[in-house]
Amino acid sequence: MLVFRQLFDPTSSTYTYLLGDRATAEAVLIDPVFEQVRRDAALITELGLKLLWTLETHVHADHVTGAWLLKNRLGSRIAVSEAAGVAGADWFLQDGERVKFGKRSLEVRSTPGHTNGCVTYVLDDESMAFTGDCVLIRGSGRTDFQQGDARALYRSVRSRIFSLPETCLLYPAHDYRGLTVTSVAEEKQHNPRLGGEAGEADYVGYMKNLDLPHPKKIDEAVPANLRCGQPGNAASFAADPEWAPLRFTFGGVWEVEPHWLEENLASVRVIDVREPDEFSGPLGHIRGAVLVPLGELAQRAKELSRDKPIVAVCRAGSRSAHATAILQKAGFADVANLPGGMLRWRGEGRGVEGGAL
Ligand SMILES: N[C@@H](CCC(=O)N[C@@H](CS)C(=O)NCC(=O)O)C(=O)O
Ligand SMILES: [Fe+2]
Repeated sequence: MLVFRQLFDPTSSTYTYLLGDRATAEAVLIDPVFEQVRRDAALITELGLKLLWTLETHVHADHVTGAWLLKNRLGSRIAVSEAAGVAGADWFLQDGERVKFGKRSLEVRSTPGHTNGCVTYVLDDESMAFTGDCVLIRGSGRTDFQQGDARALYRSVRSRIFSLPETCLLYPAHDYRGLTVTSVAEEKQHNPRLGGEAGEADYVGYMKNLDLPHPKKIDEAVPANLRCGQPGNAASFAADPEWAPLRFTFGGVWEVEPHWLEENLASVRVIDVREPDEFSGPLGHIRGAVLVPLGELAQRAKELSRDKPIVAVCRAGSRSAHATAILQKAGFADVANLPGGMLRWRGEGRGVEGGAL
């Protein structure tokens, strides 16, 4: 079974695609975004996948790739087309090569035009293709910088993408209107630049007159992407919190393990966000926990001292997850949730004050 996820970076309107083979748990990630690496790594872990490769469709001009950071975090390797001219990749892909993940694979098709190193990745059964900034939904990538060449892009689309089965779904690297997917048949018929009877000269004329402003981050993004996203200085990304061995979830919450909390109670403040009758009820509460019901937390956040990191606790771990968001909004930097809450805490036989045996 194929695992497939389309992920979005709202700042650059970039799509990142996760493809995995359920049977072997091997996965690849196409076009990761630097600022979304924590999210993507959390999803890969939660789905029980092993990331073998990050794949680039091209050297992006509008955002920095997450390839280097993912290699550091998850041990994935970096694949990018040879023609992209980057340094530091583990595999310099050639046209026609296949990137395998479990029993599945992607074929590399060189589709220059937006840049001369652009590639499209085609799934083994030709049911899906990842077109980067070659074909966009009812559009195409621009051809006015980074070796852009409208004639080359037209030929790439006509010979290498529109030649795929009509039912093949096309997934672009960007969409600026929130559209998510298209197909070969649709674009052949309805793409206003490249479809229907539009010839090469028509396309060239169209692209000459696009008149788009340069991407805002181009001066930072291109040099960084030519190094596979390795930051120029170490301070350019938010480091993970170090006060505890925390886990970041795809839901966006930092979590602390119960066993760590039990051994380190003195170094944190435990805020219990249940109702008073639950706090004094049969599940008991963690020694030293301060009761602040969730409904009062936003208002009472200023009462809480900031001298230690905060761990939020509730019955099952869901209200307290929301509590971490409320506390972060109130300016607390070091906050984590206790997953599973008091139910798991008691289930693991950990110590409480009060409560029934
Ligand atoms: N406003 C965006 C511009 C993004 C942009 O130029 N995107 C390129 C892809 S890297 C493109 O081909 N855009 C096509 C279009 O906007 O129609 C930014 O500043 O990042
Ligand atoms: Fe691009």
